[in-house]
Amino acid sequence: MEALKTLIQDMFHKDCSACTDQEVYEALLAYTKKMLAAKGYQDGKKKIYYISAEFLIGKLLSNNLINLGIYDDVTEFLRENGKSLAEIESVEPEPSLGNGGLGRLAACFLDSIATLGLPGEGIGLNYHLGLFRQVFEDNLQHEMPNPWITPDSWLTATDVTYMVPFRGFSLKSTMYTIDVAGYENKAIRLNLFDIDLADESMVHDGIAFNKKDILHNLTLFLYPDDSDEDGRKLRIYQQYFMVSNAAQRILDEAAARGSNFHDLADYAVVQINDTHPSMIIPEFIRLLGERGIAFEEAAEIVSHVCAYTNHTILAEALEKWPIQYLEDIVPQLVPIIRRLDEKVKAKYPQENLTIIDSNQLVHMAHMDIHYGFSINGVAALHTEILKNSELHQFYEIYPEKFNNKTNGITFRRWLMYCNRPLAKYITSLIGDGWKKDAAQLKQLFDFEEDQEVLSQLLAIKADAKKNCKEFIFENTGIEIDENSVFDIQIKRLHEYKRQQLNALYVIYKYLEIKEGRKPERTITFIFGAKAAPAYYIAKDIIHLLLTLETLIQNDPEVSPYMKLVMVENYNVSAAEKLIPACNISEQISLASKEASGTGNMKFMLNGAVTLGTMDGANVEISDLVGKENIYIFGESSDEVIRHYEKMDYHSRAIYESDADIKKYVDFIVSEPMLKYGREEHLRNVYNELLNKDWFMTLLDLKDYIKVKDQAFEDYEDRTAWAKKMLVNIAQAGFFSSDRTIEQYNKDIWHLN
Ligand code: F55
Repeated sequence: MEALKTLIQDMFHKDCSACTDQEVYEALLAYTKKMLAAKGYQDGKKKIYYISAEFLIGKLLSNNLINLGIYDDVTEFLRENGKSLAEIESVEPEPSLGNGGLGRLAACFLDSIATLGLPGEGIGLNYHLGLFRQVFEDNLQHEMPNPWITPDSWLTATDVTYMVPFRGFSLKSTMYTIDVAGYENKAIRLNLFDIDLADESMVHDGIAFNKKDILHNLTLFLYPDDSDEDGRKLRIYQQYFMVSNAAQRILDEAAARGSNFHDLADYAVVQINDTHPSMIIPEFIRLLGERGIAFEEAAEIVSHVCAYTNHTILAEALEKWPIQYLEDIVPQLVPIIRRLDEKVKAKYPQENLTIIDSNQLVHMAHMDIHYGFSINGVAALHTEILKNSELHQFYEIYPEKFNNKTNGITFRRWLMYCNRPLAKYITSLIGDGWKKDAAQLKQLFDFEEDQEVLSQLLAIKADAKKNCKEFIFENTGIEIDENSVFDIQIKRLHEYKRQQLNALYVIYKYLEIKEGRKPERTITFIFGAKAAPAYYIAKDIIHLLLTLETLIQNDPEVSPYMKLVMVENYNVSAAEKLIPACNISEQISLASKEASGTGNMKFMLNGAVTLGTMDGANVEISDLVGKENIYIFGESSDEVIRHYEKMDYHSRAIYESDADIKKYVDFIVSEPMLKYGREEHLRNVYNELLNKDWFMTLLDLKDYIKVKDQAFEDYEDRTAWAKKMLVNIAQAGFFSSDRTIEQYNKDIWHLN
């Protein structure tokens, strides 16, 4: 650590012990960035470009220290100087450049691409304000700006710039790089493009800003999730800015490595992360045209370069842009898209295969499927649903393009960093081969009957819960019982994820306690979720949860037996504190709706037991751990899909025929709730459940209550529970993103 010591002296002319946390952070940042740059990057003829509108990388300092192999040395050095890494980390702003799972997946993938030593890079946008900071006031969500770029940050400006043409003007870009360290390997780059004129002072009144002033706002915000026309148009500007920069860079790099563009596919493969970067297909064709390659051949070249990942079957989330918007913003792409569409229509005249439909909407996913060489879903069930229903018409004509890549998570961040005691203990049992070969976690099965190991697992969990209790107190002001069972649902607020189902269980339990049936052990229900600013019913569900939190807190008859806490501003850093402490992992989406889920994998790896539906990757978790070690409830995806087809689900019929269900739903707008909550918002949730319930909450409620009660009962047999924990950890190896990336490479990318 001599070099670090010297650096601190040079920067601040004093010893580490005399520095503020801010100063130590700045020194560590400079030190780490230098070490990363010195490592160099993985080279190779062919390179993977992972293009994504989101990279939810989270804080980077500790993760980089781990991947550079200097975490322990730095921690020790700081300790000797009276500092703690945890406190220094609290100075680091969190880059929240993503909404949720899709963005976090991209970040995990960069870690694994670097760790596996594959030549690759991420390409995205340098949003100045990440996803909004969530503030609760009067039990309602408010959105605040969330700037993360400080004078000293992980970003390094490069001299790479391009011109990006829009109707009426062009924008000059600058590329910024964040180095992503591989674990004990070289780094790869995350390249984020920005406009030079971005003006953060445009933001006023929370996160409102002038959506028309593209010259100054293009990279200010992550996906303004707005239904108004200006908001939707701004997204097209963002997307085109991202892909035009990406395509120009990819062509420049390929040429520098010797490509004549006819052979581009030998130099570059592009993974399109959902449809947000899909305009790269016509943009490549345009740029190849400028470089002398005619349309037909350009379309053929691109079809060997681009691969598309689908992350959702929710129809409303599949991007369709009015062709007029594209005319207004990127007119140069329109004739290209029309020609691509004509080629499709000449061969396949059916309406459900077209790129431009009869309403003049451009279906981005359809363009990807026709003009990409691979389409993958993100979990086995999800890919089957794509093949058999959502995209069946495409599967019939291109069966060879469809493949599955079940998601994964990086074990460096989601175990080695966030749960060091557990990681160390695992290493003491099976050595540290699992860090690079996660399948080795299976060796833990040797200890399934070992009482000492089982009680150590329980002890590590108990410690994590103590730490988490502190975090929750700081975040919410609520003191929870560390001996209670921690039941956690953390993810974006969406009706299909069904936080409202969990809320109805809380109401059921509340009423049970009121009637004298007390649980054997106190239960702590923990939630964390942001709702999109314009998603009103999601915000109403947050209000329901916060109102329940207040109600329970103020009810001395109930609060000794259960608590509900809703963590404010749930983000990657919060997840790192909550996941190690979890006992029961809530993965309760309506079957068929959650493409994969990745939180489910993080919880399992940290010794939580899943309570979930047969949806997304839960199905694969269930197959791996077996029925004894997971709690499954609810209708199957086949049944759910049938209900949608037949339109025979009516929540009101369930409400009217089941007195218990009626009681729980009615409670939402009951007098005790109205004492702390706002009638308007609570009634919205109540009406939604009764009249629509599009995601079939009431259908699964009874089974959910039964199975969840069983889980709480089983928790009391501590040894049996510890075995379930062990089996979950031992089988989590499959969900390493290293495995996922190896499969992408073997089946799609074909690097080295
Ligand atoms: C962001 C912006 C838009 Cl416009 C649409 C969707 C999103 C987004 O954040 N999607 C998302 O996170 N999807 C999730 O992807 C995960 C990774 O594949 C899956 O695990 C998860 O099931 C899926 O919902």
